[in-house]
Amino acid sequence: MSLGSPTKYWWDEPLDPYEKTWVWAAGVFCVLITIAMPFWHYTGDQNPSQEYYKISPEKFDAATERFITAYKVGEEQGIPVVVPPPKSDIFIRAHQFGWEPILKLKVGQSYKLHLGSMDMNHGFSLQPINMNFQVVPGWDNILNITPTTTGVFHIVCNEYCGLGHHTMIGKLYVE
Ligand SMILES: [Cu+2]
Repeated sequence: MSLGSPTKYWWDEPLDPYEKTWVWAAGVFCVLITIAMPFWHYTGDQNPSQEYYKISPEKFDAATERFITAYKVGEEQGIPVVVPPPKSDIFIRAHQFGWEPILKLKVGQSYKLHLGSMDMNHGFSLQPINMNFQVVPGWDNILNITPTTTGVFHIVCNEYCGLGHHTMIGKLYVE
């Protein structure tokens, strides 16, 4: 049995003017939002430029441990609470399924935040202000931060990383 060959093909038909208008509108919008990304990177105040260096998870882990030992003031549910001096290098380690340590930072002071992963890609999402950064294993992901609001913030993981992903919640205080 043969299906025969059609005599008319859709790609030979002219575009409907209405469809043409929408193809143009979508095209123009794509160009605008593509320009908006670099524009907002330089003009918005919510997207700090990121620095990153190669580092093994073991070395990042050791640096985080040294940092915790130096400035630890206590524990919350087994997680160390650390009060680092202003203008210092501060560390947060991500792993399946947690963030350590819990930091207590001072409002208006600047810090150099190092984010590292022990195993796989995690997403550092600071709530409720909704700042989001990738935490890529094998890299020291650095952010220069100056907290502007006091309060208790939670760090949720927004890159799916396994069965306990939804339990991967950290904490950060700004006083
Ligand atoms: Cu995760």
